[in-house]
Amino acid sequence: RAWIAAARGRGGTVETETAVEGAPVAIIMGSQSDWATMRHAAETLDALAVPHVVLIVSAHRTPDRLVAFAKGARGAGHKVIIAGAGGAAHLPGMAASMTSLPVFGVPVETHALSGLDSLYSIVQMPAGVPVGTLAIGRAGAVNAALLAAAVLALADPDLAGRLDAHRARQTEAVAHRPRDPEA
Ligand code: RP5
Repeated sequence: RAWIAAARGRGGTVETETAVEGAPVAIIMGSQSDWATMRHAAETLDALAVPHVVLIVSAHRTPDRLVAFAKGARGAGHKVIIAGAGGAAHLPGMAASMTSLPVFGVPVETHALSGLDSLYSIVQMPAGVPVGTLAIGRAGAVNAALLAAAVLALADPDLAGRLDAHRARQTEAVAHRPRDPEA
């Protein structure tokens, strides 16, 4: 779909556009530097044919953009938000504070503290404003996309079938015995 390509940008860059109306999943991240991690969420959604938009929304560098995005997310047609951030990673929690859509947080790995800072910043939300927190790094990004798809699949039997097929392919790809590493 052309509009997905437009929203995601090309060559590893992300265009900072307004949210595309109607995309059920919005992937937001605090910085261009998060894209190396968050692109795994986008690729996973691509594989499942789940429409999504990708936006840079920084809680501290573009706070007005965050408010506009989060307060407008439901009206824009989004159903699930995936938010990735590193360091003092308040983006997922701040987004969750301004919308009752489900928010999945992905802690991005950092140089200084290996992503533990990101994890702790995202995971320990006080009771009342939930952020579903995933693993640090690529695994978290992939699983956030799979969880987002699972939420959407509750009301989309075709997507549920694609998710089951994805899981089956994963199972079939596991060898019974380990191979020696390539020389
Ligand atoms: C956070 O600060 C971002 O989510 C990113 O993980 C981190 C570093 O950002 P840059 O300095 O690389 O832009 O806001």
